[in-house]
Amino acid sequence: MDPLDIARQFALPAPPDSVAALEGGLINRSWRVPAVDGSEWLLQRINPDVFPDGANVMENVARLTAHLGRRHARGESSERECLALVRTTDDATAVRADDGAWWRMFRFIGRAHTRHIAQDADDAFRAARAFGEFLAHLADFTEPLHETIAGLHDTARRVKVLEDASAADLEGRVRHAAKELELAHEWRGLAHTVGPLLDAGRLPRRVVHNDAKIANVLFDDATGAALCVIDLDTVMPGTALWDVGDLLRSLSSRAGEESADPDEVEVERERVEAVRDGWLTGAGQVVTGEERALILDAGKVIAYEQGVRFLTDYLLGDRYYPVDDEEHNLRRARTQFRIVAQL
Ligand code: GN1
Ligand code: MG
Repeated sequence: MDPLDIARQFALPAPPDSVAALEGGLINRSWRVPAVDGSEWLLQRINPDVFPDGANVMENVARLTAHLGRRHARGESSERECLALVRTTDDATAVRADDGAWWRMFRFIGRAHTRHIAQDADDAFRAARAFGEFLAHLADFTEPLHETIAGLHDTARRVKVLEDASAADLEGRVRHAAKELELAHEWRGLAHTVGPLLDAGRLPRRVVHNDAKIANVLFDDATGAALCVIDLDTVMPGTALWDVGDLLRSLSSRAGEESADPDEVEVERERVEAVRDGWLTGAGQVVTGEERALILDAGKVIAYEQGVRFLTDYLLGDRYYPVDDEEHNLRRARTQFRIVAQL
């Protein structure tokens, strides 16, 4: 599909002029769309292989952006701090292309950028606080949400999928991942640390982001302030610990998720504290004592789970995460496991 043709199906104030592909995000694809009147828009294609029901994703995103947008209407945030959908000329929230993929359009938030690495502890604090605030802003969200990816943080299921991939060894890669498979096995108890507490009702079920990594925060170019949290496709009920765990795994080291040399990855205590403090500052009163007590454990669980997912994809021949080379997913898995070991 031609992105410009798709862009023309949205009710923009002026016709789109061109499209420019944007980097970022492992799953969906994005384009910046300048219109002939100088305004700018953001077009996105939802990956149908990952999100089997794009209509459900869009229902969720429409409800969430409407809720968050009301904060702006009440004067509690600026326009640059809220994602806003543009409706189609048929007044729908998205366009379904002939290949079945769904496309949507957001107002473009200019003079802003995403980061893959926290430059320092302050940066980590700001990203974590943004996710804490996100949790607080959704504390009064009561509308239903679809489960857009079943069992996204079902760590035990992720481990089972890894074991199956390892047993099948379809790509002959198991022999290159012996060390990582051993660690995945040794640490499998982590799969039963957080999720079961939620299922047992010992942790509150909240509306959480579910992909709370630094790359999903928009920062202001001029001030470095975190403007808002983006990528709402996996916002679903769950435990807030998944978010703070994700923040720890993506922010606690200088190297970040895409380290070229996993053996060099070092978790820094100052960053770990910054994530904890930033998240708790943003979330305010909503976090319970039991949640607080499990923050560090959650970091281990989510880093482990993400490592298991990268390792699985490595064994399956890189079907899910895009890679630059054959070892990319293995390096990613090593990085995550190094974080588990050090947290
Ligand atoms: C994917 O698309 P992106 O980069 O925001 C993934 C997350 C992973 C993350 C790892 C739908 O997120 O679950 O934690 O990569 N999204 C999906 O960086 O699987
Ligand atoms: Mg993203």
